[in-house]
Amino acid sequence: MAIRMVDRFTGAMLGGLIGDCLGATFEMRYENLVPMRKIDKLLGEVANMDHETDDKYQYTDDTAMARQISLSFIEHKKLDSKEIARSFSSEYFAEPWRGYGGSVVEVFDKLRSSKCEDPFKPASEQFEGSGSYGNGAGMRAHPIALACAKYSPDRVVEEAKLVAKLTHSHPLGVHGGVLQTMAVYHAVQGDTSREILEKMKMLVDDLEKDYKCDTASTYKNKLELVEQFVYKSEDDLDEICFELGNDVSAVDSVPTALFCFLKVIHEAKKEDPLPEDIFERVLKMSIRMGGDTDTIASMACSITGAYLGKQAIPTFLVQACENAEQVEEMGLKMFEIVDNVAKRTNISDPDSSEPEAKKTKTSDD
Ligand code: R7I
Ligand code: MG
Ligand code: MG
Repeated sequence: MAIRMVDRFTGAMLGGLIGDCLGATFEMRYENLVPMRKIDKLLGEVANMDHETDDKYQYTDDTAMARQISLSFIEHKKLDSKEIARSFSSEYFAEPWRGYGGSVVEVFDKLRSSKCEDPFKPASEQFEGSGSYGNGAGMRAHPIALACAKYSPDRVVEEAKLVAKLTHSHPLGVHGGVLQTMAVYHAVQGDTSREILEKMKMLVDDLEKDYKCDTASTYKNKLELVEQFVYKSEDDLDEICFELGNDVSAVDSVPTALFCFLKVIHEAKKEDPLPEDIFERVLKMSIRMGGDTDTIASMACSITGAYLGKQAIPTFLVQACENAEQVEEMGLKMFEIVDNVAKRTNISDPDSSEPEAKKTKTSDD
């Protein structure tokens, strides 16, 4: 059955939210794998929630910032760097307790005091001028993919770089944001999981062509591992987690999230008929990776939501999360804007010579 693009939009938004809210339960509590029984217990509690009386699972900075990108786009009908910087900063000062990264708060402070005059300057001054390599640009990237769903891939990469550089100027930080944006973007277009991996590999070759680094910490190395590990047994998850990483640095978490998505799809395709709990499996595997669980789960689940569409996300997971209705609504509004612009301009912008999203693909490769 064809998956509608609008459902991919809402699926990506809800996926990001659910991964964040439920993954946050374990954030930084396990250096290595989270025991499966703990995850099953969490999901059991989620399934048995009393929606009248129980508190919902709260979202963290990941969703707080993703929401601001989305809201800014809905208001201004474009991704405007200054406006987004302003939104990030005021969101932080309104709710500073959402679990933000240790250093990025200095950026918000400087953005506020400078009135965002140069919205990129504070980020460029982080870590004595080398910029943050944290995963903060990746964790909030999915709305960029939605806002740019009708643009050409090259243009989306440029837009993603700009949004990343508002807080992260280290190449690994920026490229993490670009990678996550493009994974969601290609999923929204209806690409198969294999096509997504191939496109990600080509993308990192290009992104890192001028990036020199003495260690194995490059996206190119990580994606080579991802490709190998997709075919490895899940019994080796310990080793996979160690090799790919699960911490707050972008290069140790963005490829890990992509792996979780790809691995679950790869295994699911062996089953006939295709299992119905793919989204839940991705959620579980991405939490299982431990370390920065809210962020890894949020990124993996937003790709999965875009890939499978909203219908594939179980209602009990949606209902458990703070602000789910509003987040879904944002996906709808973003779709309306993007779709209206595309209809009005008839995609006449030569830069956005985008192939129509594939209409016939399902989650099956
Ligand atoms: O990247 P960022 O927004 O943090 C996102 C993470 C996610 O897990 C969220 O869920 C939340 O928990 O935080 O925030 P930054 O402060 O830019 O980066 C996060 C951390 O990465 C910093 O506090 C540093 O510990 C580390 N880090 C660096 N350390 C040394 N040198 C990032 N860049 C550097 C660096 O260049
Ligand atoms: Mg967080
Ligand atoms: Mg996190």
